Order: sequence, then C-alpha cells, then structure tokens
Amino acid sequence: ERNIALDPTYNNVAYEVVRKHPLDHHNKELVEQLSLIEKQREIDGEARSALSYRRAISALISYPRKIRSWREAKKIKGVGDKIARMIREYLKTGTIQAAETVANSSRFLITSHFASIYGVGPTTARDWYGKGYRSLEDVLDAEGDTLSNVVKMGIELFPDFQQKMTRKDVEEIVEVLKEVLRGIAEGFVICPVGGYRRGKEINGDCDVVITHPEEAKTKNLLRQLVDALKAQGYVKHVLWYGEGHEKDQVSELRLQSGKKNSFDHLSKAFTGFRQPSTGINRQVDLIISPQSLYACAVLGWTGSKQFERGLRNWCKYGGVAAGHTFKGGYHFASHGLFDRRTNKRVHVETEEDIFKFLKLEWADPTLRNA
Ligand code: DCP
Ligand code: MG
Repeated sequence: ERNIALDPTYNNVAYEVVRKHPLDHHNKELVEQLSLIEKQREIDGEARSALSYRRAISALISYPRKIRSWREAKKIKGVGDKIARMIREYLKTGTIQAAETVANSSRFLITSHFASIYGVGPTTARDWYGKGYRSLEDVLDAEGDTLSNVVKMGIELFPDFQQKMTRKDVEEIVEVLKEVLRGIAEGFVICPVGGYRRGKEINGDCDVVITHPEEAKTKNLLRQLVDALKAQGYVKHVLWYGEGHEKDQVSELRLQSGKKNSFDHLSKAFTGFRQPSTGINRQVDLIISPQSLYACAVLGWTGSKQFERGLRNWCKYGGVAAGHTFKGGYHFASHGLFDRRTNKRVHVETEEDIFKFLKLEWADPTLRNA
C-alpha cells in the first residue's frame, strides 16, 4: 500500500487534504497530550504556536502506524524539531512534561472553562481571569449587568450545552427539523454536517445544511424556519442570526472576513434547541444554502477546522498529490469556489466535482478528521 504520509511527491502547505485522517488512528495517546498543549496555546492567544501543534497533530492522526522513534517522527511533514523532541520525551517516559504542566495549571483549567461558554472567546476568558474571577459566579457577581446578551445566554445555556450529544441525539433533532421544514414546504433537503458527518460518536453541537431544488424556496427560509421553531416551542434562544448574501463575490467576502461568525455568506442561525426526548437545550446550527452553493456549503461545514485550513491553502497555493499537479489560484469558502484572478465562481454540483476540479483524490468525510 502506498504510504501517503511519507510520499515524497508532495511538498505543499496543504497536507490535510492530501492525507487521510480517520477517527481511529495509531497515535491517540500522543495526540491527546499534544492537543492539550495546542488548546492552551490557543487560549493564551498564541495562534501561531497553536497552529504548529495542530499541524503536527494532524500529521500524527494520518500516520499509518504507531510512532516508534524520534527519527521516524522527524521525517513526517508537519512535525517540527520542537514537537519531535516532545515525541522523543513521550517515547522515553510515557508523558510530555509540557502537557502535564498544562493539565495541572489552574489558570488553564479556569480560562478554558470560561472559553467553553458560547460567546466567550480566549480574549474575554483571559480578561476575566486577569480580573481575578475564578468561577462563573465570580463573573456574574462582578459583571452581571454589563455582560452582552449573547454571553448571558451562553452562561444560562452552559449546563445544557456542556452535555455531549450521541449520534442518536443528532438524528432525533434532524427528524424534528425535517418535520418542521415539511410544514413550510415539500422538498427541502437537510444534511447533518460537522463532526457528525465525519463519523464522530460524540458531538458538541448539531450542524445542518439545508437546501431546496428550487432556489426561490431557500430565499426567506431562515426567517421562516426560525419563526416556526420558536412558535412550536423548540427554540427559545437565538445565539446568532445572520441572513447571507449568497451571491456576493470574493472581494466582498474579504472585506468581511474578520467579522465574527460571518466567515461565509450563507444565511445561518445558531440556536438553543430543546431536544424533545431529553429536554436538554442543544446547540443547533442551521445553515441555509441555495442549491447552486450546496456542494461548497456541505464541504465547508463538514470540517474538521484543520481540514478546511488545508483545503483553503490547497485552493490558494496548489500542490502535487498522487502525481497530479494543481496550480492554485482559487479561493474556497462555504459559499463558493472562486477564481482569485477574476473573482468568478466555479460551478460545481457535488463535493466530488470539487475534489476533481482541485485534482484531489476523493476523501470520504470520515477521513477528514484532521
Ligand atoms: N467551520 C469552519 N470554521 C468555523 C466554523 C466552522 O471551518 N469558524 C467548519 C469546520 C467545522 C464545521 O464547520 O468542523 C462545524 O463546526 P463545529 O464548530 O460544529 O465543529 P465540529 O462539528 O467539527 O465539532 P463539534 O463536535 O465540537 O461540534
Ligand atoms: Mg459541530
């Protein structure tokens, strides 16, 4: 079998879309330790450092066997010297001191707890910690009146959102959505994306992309759907609501790219959704896509985040994979694949079309767990 992780024919910045990343892989314990450090770097605002851990983690997930030596680790593209040394330490002692330190750091435990609340990012989490708050009660006591509505909702929903969902929980919610959509019109298509589509057993939220063969039917759908969900008692909390500008070109997108939660131009709402069988409020992210953008919407929302990073890099810079060269010069977003020179959209019907266009081998969603 061809060993893609060691394949010398590719040397690009987008190995995440070239390699295969199954959920079940050979270096789980090591990945767990490195993930802890990655998370700590992320919460401390060290984005570059976090990314280099993430790259190494993805490389380890795709590695076709258990790493046995430091020398072996160093050869893998994506594993730098520093992380290779940590792997050496791990192979010798069974642990990585830096990961132990993070696991025992009360600053990390508290800031990561804060940052796991919807609406609270690393900056706010660090800010709260810096002000001396050590629990949500501290935050509410000191800042209760000044918190934004979104953060207030995030805190209110936290005990529910913290509870993970099984695949059955996600499927139950999808069935409810189908029923509510049928009440609006026949013919809607709904695709559960995110970790669920990648095969994860345990999910933090439920992300769905919704479309309809007739483009007109998706035009005001977000409003209709959210209103129906509220009227039927499923949704009480709307954490984020944004109607998109699906037809916008890429230049427009760049103007907006820094804006929170608007990394694509699809209409979407992030909701607190009361799951009938358990009564637990679940985070359900509704993404509406016109039929013509559906393939990109599904590909962009399936993830993982690191797979999406690799995909965007591949589109931009190109590369060589399995003997095929792709020149780059494109921009991928969940609302379209664009030629960077002309800002024109490439018409693609299916995810398979996108992979073919990009000269990539098809990657099943379950192999996108980079
Ligand atoms: N996504 C992205 N960039 C974002 C948000 C989402 O690329 N800013 C894509 C990649 C994610 C997918 O959408 O994998 C779904 O987002 P989630 O945050 O729900 O992530 P997952 O579904 O992968 O994991 P979880 O189990 O935590 O929900
Ligand atoms: Mg998700």
